[in-house]
Amino acid sequence: MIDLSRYRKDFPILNQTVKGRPLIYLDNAATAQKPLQVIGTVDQYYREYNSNVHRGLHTLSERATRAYEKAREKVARFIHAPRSEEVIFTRNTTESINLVAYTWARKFLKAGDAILLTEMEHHSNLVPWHLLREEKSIELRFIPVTPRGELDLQHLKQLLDGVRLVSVTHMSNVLGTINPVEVITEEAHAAGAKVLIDGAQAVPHMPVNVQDIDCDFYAFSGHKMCGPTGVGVLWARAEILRDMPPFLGGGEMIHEVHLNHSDYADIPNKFEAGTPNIAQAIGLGAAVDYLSRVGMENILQHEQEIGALAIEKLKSIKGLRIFGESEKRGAAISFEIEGVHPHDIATILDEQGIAIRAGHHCAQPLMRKFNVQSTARASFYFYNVPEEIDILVDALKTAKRLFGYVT
Ligand code: 7TS
Repeated sequence: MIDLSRYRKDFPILNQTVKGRPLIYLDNAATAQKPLQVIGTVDQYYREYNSNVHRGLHTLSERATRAYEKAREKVARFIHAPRSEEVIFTRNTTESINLVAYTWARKFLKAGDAILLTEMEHHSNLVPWHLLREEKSIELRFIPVTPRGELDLQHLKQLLDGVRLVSVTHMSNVLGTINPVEVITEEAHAAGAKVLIDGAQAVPHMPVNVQDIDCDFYAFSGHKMCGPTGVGVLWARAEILRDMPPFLGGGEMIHEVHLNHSDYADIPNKFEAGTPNIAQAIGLGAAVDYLSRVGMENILQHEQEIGALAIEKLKSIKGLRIFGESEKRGAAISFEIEGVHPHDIATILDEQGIAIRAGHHCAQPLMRKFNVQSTARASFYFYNVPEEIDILVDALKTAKRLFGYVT
């Protein structure tokens, strides 16, 4: 297995005990830990050059503006965006998807148009479209999920008939499945639809190239990729962004304002009203530098190896069922243990210093599809090591014993 354990020393939070045991952090799909390089960059901003961007003519403001715009360039390069002005800083993936729903979709969709989603979407790629449907009589359709946890693309062509937008997750936060977004995009474009990819679980874990995918919109969150909370990204093609009305109105996003009307700044400012998340965006730039040094290919390889090992070892526990058996998958692993409630699993693991998530993972329709209310989920990142899997498996065996399920 590729050894990335040398990077653990960059994450001070990992070097602690919880309930008297060394912390084992396996909740990376919820949020990732931050390396010193990111913490230091945010700290330095507040210590040395905290000031507002794009408006001051003084030295600190110029330095903050340069750093903020540099972060945009770094993010653009990281996802192979052709132009940095196509990168819009938002708060998170949720806001990025809502931005498309509130602006592009409200302007360009009309009654009778359809949006194609999938049964494995996070609520943040479902609820914005429900809200839109309350205003416009659009139709929502769903690509089904197979029992193996993959998208059933057999009837994609028929499903695409009359569809104006396809919005699909790149990687499932529950099943770990990596979806064939290039194939879906090609079919969607052939049918005349635009494509939005929810990359919240993909950008942190694998190389992503928006030009190769050829999608129209791509959304992700900084906090899941070693960056600070409070910053996310919407990438979209420049010509599409220029055609979209603004999302929020206020300072920074205007060209000229009169008492009764205003016209808007060019992209990206048009979509960044008010004082932006300056420290967070600069921190995300540092996270991108850090991940690039580790190497996204290395991260992908490590997670496929550690994910496969974890699945193999988890399967040795009798009564444990894993949700999602796709061969193309990342290292977010959902499971249940017969006779033990997922919340009890998480609580018992916490007693042993192991952090996992239990719940519906903001994917209730997917839970219903698999006939469960909730699952337990262990999700790995490049700083996790194989020894942590053995401790996890032992702790799960303890949970089974405590709850009286004897094999
Ligand atoms: N899309 C996917 C696929 C996600 O996994 C998440 C967060 C989001 C969107 C929303 O991201 P946010 O940064 O806007 O909140 N997923 C999870 C999770 O699996 N556990 O906690 C958050």
